[in-house]
Amino acid sequence: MTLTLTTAGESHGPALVAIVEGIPAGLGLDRTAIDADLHRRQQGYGRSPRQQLERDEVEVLAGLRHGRTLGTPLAILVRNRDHANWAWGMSPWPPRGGATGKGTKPVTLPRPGHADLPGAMKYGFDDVRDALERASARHTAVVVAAGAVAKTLLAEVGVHVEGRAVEIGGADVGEAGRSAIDAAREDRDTLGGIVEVRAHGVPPGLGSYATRAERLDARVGAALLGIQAVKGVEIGDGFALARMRGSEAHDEIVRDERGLARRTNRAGGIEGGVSNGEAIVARIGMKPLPTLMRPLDSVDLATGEPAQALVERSDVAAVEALAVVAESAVAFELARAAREKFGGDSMDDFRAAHRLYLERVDWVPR
Ligand code: EPS
Repeated sequence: MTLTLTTAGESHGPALVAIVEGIPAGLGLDRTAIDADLHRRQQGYGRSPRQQLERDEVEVLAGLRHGRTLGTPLAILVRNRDHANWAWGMSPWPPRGGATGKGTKPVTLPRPGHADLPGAMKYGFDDVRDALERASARHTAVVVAAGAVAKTLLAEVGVHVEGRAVEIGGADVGEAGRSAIDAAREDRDTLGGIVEVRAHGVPPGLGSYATRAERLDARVGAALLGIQAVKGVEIGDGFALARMRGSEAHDEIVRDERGLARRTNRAGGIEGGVSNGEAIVARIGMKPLPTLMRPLDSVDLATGEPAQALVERSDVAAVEALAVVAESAVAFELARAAREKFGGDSMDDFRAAHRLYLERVDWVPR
């Protein structure tokens, strides 16, 4: 049994949707917990005025009855409130009446750093909006809703995932990060940053060294690189390991009263593509957001002439939002690996397989 996530939705379309398949029957979901994560994703210093328009809330259309999963596909929806301003421009069907609201004129000024130009070239679009709407990080709202479901599943087997912003624009989060954002906003510029995700309670044995598709580090890496604006990933000490000797780099094995453990965790909880019982640690680098209020050079695709890129309402930074999205993406991937390992149709089956496995391995979560 595995877990899959399929999403659809454009940034200013009517809604974002997700279908999660593979959740066992009998998992209790808490709407307020899912909404709390959606709210966390909307927070953070430097976010755009769009966040005052959106009040993200989860709606469940299928797969849940009286707050418990049915073991059938779970259909989740998060509406885009801003769609009211784009009803003509983003109408799924040919719009009726005269053009009103936003998105009525074709976008022909691609932004360096966004999917605008490669997307328009790939699909043969004359209006870059046909590419940018889906490429937008607005999509991450529904990833967070699905991640909240995955976190609920993981909590049943004692796994907890947490993402946090570490750096914004090269400054530490907190006062320095906020000043960096203020300075960038003043210069009509944008910032990126670094986020760390940690997962505790992950038992040894998730993922496998057997194939690339099963390697847990490759899977966590792909889940993180699949988030908009993420350009780099490291697991554990990552690139720093490349500058160490083997004697300094590896995590020595010890046995204490709680079972087998490690003196250090430079591997970030994964060896040979398999979780080793230590905390899973991943760090990601986010590029500065590509929509600049002081636009970069571009070319007008309608005329072929040099021009300035599209200027749209933008966040100055979204690193704190990324921390929530990255937490969700890692949680989903770990939940998928846990479903593969422990299987079961009902939550009782899933929990029982986990309990039995822990009796076999010489490991206690710490
Ligand atoms: C985004 C552009 C901005 C961001 C958006 C991601 O949207 P808009 O063009 O409507 O101002 O605000 O992020 C969100 C709406 C969100 O909820 O995170 C982009 O191009 O990626």
